[in-house]
Amino acid sequence: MATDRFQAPDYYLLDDLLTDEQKLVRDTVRAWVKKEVSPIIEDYSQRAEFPKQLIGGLAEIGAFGPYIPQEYGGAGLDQISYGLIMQELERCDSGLRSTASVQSSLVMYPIWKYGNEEQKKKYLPKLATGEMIGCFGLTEPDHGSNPGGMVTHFKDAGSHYILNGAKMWITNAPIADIAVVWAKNEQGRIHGLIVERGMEGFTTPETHGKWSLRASATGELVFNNVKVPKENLLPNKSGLGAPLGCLDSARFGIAWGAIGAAMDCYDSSLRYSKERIQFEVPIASFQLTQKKLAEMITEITKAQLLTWRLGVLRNEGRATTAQISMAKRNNVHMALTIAREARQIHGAMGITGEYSLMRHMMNLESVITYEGTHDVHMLITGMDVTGISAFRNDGK
Ligand code: TGC
Ligand code: FAD
Repeated sequence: MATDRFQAPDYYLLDDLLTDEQKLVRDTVRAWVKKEVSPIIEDYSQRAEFPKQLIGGLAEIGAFGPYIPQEYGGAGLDQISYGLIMQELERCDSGLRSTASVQSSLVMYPIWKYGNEEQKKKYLPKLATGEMIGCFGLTEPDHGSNPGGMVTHFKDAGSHYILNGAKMWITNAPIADIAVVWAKNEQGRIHGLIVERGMEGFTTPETHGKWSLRASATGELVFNNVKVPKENLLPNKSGLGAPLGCLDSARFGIAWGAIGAAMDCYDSSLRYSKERIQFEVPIASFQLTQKKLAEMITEITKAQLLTWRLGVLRNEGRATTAQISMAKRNNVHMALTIAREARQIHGAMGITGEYSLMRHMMNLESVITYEGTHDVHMLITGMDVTGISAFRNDGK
């Protein structure tokens, strides 16, 4: 990747809405990304390798558990700060944001919200420093959008549980020390279990051949009669609502993250179109280029406003699942559309790794699918406004 010349667009002076602490958090992450990540990310993505050496830095900038209380090793920040961290990470690469999202919202969050005091003290501080990496196992080969149908299950074997089944498409699986796994008990009730690497019968084969999120490690979780100690069950919430509650937090972070990717594509397009000369003039002087740029900054500004307001609601504990869905769906689609337009503005150069556009575009193809597909979020909004679920054809 060429030198990182990123300058963040702020068309509606939204910085005025941020506190000094929020701006400091954002600027710290932005500076770290420019110095430590931008110079290497393209290479790691091309090689389809997760840059493990960044884990310490991610922990230092507070990307692991930003809103987890300090007594458990988190940064104790508010939700807008969390969002801004995700924005700055995804500005560079969605895979980098994925690593931080999963660690924070899908591993630390359930342990903090549904775990007991011993579990919180045992795992959260190590997850915050990056000494431990976690992953979240909900999706299965035959149950993606419909996680409630999961077949992974555990039995009470007296002193421990016996876990069997498999999870698929799991971010961080190949590098994780622990997995928060969602499985059904003998009564069919969903519970969260903390499964540790090294437990007999637990393996995490890596998924190869991805065209998307190449700098993020993805894999399976396979459980073959794994003995899980009873103290590893998260005791304070069960049912599908438990993993879905974690998704609220992760989807909120993604809504912010997608703005970062869009800002990067816009910023690159604006600069390139002023520098690139065709027909003796900068391509920025053509109306068709200006239309693309004008639409990009309009959509980014709308997404920034939507997401800032969502952050305020979340800080007040008032953001609903459906409001979060709307922002995730809108912002990821917006970012993907902008990445495609930005690629066009860069002509042939847009397909090279010298610019981040193709990498963003391909990454966003995963982001628009994971944490609930684009259409699933549409149906969540539809259900919210009508009161009728359209997820099943049987009307249940
Ligand atoms: P439904 O009947 O609607 O709900 C079941 C129970 O859950 C409750 N509930 C929630 N509770 C807390 N928070 C939420 N957000 C909740 N949403 C629903 C609900 O009240 C009910 O409770 P109860 O007590 O009545 O049982 O469930 P459904 O089976 O009809 O499914 C609804 C649907 C389709 C929206 C849901 O299953 C869904 O969201 N599907 C999408 C699956 C998904 O997003 N998977 C993501 C996997 S993780 C991932 O992708 C990580 S990528 C990370 C990265 O790399 O960044
Ligand atoms: P399906 O559910 O099979 O959907 C296929 C198509 O059918 C989609 O277009 C969908 O919108 C549509 N569809 C499904 N149901 C309906 C309906 N009722 N009405 C209308 N259309 C419908 N999961 C985890 O648990 N943990 C992770 O860490 C994780 N990381 C991931 C990382 C990557 C790179 C990827 C790509 C995925 C990851 N996932 C993870 C899985 C992800 O959450 C699922 O891929 C996603 O929920 C969709 O499930 P699916 O791929 O099985 O698609």
